[in-house]
Amino acid sequence: MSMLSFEEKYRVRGGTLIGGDLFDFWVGPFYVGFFGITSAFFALLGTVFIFYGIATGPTWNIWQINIAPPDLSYGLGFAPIDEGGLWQLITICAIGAFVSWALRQAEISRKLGMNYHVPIAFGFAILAYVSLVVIRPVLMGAWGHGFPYGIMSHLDWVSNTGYQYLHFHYNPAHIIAVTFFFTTVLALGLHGGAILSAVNPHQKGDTVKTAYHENSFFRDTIMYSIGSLGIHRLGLFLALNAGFWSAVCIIISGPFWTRGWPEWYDWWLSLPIWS
Ligand code: UQ1
Repeated sequence: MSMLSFEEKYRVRGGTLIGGDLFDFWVGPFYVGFFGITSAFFALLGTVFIFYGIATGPTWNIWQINIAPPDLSYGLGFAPIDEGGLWQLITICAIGAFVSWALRQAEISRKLGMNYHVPIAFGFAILAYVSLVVIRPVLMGAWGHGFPYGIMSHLDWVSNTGYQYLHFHYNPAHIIAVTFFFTTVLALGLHGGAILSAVNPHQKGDTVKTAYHENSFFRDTIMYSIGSLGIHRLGLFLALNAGFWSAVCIIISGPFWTRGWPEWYDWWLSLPIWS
C-alpha cells in the first residue's frame, strides 16, 4: 500500500515557506515542495562530485577512497578542483542538501499544524557537521582543517586531531558530549524495551498493554516514572545535548585551546586557595 487510507485527509494545501502552491504536491508518498527540489538537486549534484572524485582518484576500494580538503596553504580561498576544490564543492552541496531537508521538514510541520521539534532536532545534527567543516576551519583560517571524505581517512583525521591535543578524552566538553550520547542510548534502550514489552503479547490473543503498565513497571523497579510524554522530552533533551556538546568540544579545540587537554585541568592547581 503506497498510501494509508487515512493519509489523504492530511494532504492539505498550504504551509509552504517559499514557492506558494507551485511545488505544493506529492510524488507517490513523498511531499515535494520547493525544498524537496533543492534537497534532490544538492544531493544529486554532490553525489556526482563524489563519483567524479572517485573516478579521477587512485582507487575504487571503498575503504581507501578519499576526497581531501585543500592544503592549509590555500587558507580560506578556493582551491583547484583536484587540490581540494572538489571537497569544497561537495561540502557546499552537503550543507545545501541538509539545510534544504530541514526546511522541507519545517514546511511539512507547518502543513500538519505541528510544532518545529523535528527540524530543530535535525538542525543540531547539521550544526555538529558544520562545526567540523565550516565553523572550526573558518576560526582557524583554513579549509584544510576540515575532515576528509573517506571511510578510513576520516577516522585517521579524528585520531590525528585527537592526538594533537595529547588526550582528547580530557576535553571537558567532549566528556559532557560522550555522557549525553551514552545516556541517550540508555534512555532509548529503556524506552524501546518498555514499549515493546508492553505492546508485544506473550502469545497470540493476549491483550496489548498500555501506558499504565509502563508506568507501573518503572514505579516498581526504581520508584519513579517520568511518564509517556516525559520520556520523549527527556530523549529529545539528551539527544540534542549530545549533538550540541559535540559541536562545542571540537570548536573549542584549536580556536580557544591549543595545548594538550590534560593541561586544561591546571586551573585547579592554580587556585589561590593552595598558596
Ligand atoms: C518511564 O518512566 C516511562 O514512563 C512510563 C517510559 O515510557 C514508556 C519509559 O520508556 C521509561 C524508560 C521510563 C523510565 C525513565 C526514567 C527517566 C525514570
